[in-house]
Amino acid sequence: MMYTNLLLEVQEGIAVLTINRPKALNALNAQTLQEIHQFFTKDGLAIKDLKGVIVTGAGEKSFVAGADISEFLKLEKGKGKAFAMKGHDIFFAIERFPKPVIAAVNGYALGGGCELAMACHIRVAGEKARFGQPEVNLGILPGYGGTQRLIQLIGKGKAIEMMLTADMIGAEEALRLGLVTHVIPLGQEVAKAKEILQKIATKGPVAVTKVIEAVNAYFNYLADGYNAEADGFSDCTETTDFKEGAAAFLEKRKANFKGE
Ligand code: DAK
Repeated sequence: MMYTNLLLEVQEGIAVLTINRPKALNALNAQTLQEIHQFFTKDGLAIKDLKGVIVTGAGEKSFVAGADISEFLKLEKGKGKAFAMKGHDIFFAIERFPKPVIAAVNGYALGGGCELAMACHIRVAGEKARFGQPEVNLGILPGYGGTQRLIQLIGKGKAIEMMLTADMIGAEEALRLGLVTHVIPLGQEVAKAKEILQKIATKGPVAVTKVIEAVNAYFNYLADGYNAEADGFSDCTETTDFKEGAAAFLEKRKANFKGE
């Protein structure tokens, strides 16, 4: 796990992944994207007893200020579609990660930064966080799934306005719209995300993964979300955790889940 642009800290089963390019407001260059992909497809999956992942940005000013604009001009003609599909794969890996992933948004979450936060399962924001999809300012559109996920999270009306006007919104409005679920004092974002992950860690691990899968299936028009939910339920009923959970409730005690 050698990274140039990410910091990884694992404590008590919680991985904190910090995008670490503060001089460029943590903009996502190719190297950073490759490292994020490596974490969510390989390194993160290998962490023993992982409860979940928190994604945040280095410094106080920015979560991620977007894709790295300085690399845009390097994109060769005719390679746009392949580039876009590769980007989708990276963000799908986050969305499909089997453990909960929380974005702790500490500042600007613009363009690819807002898309990164949206690919996470849950978003908490510091009170100075700012969200926006300003790609049209550059003559492009959000390319890491933002056109889809923003609609999923806040509805078509406001999503299309944000994407067409490039207007930014603050943390309180993001909360009102459902883009984030908590607004917390600056500097407390990671602590809040940890608190949420600790709570989720007391639940049945198989069930937690199956919820993520079923929720993702709802938005995959090639799959049948209800079917995925039924399959997930069936898989959970095969676990000993399922029996333990029911028994603990009836015995008025805390469940002792083993992830089996
Ligand atoms: N890329 C590269 N460098 C960036 C950057 C970015 N997105 N954002 C900021 N920086 C750099 C600045 O250039 C500056 O560098 P130096 O001049 O110091 O070398 C440094 O970070 C500090 O920024 P500022 O001096 O501008 O700081 P301010 O406080 O004045 O302004 C700001 C903060 C966040 C309002 C401003 O930096 C800004 O507007 N940044 C750009 C925001 C933006 O437009 N983001 C969207 C980028 S487009 C796709 C996938 C994804 C995408 C598209 C396609 N495919 C897979 C097909 C997504 C595109 C985007 O995200």
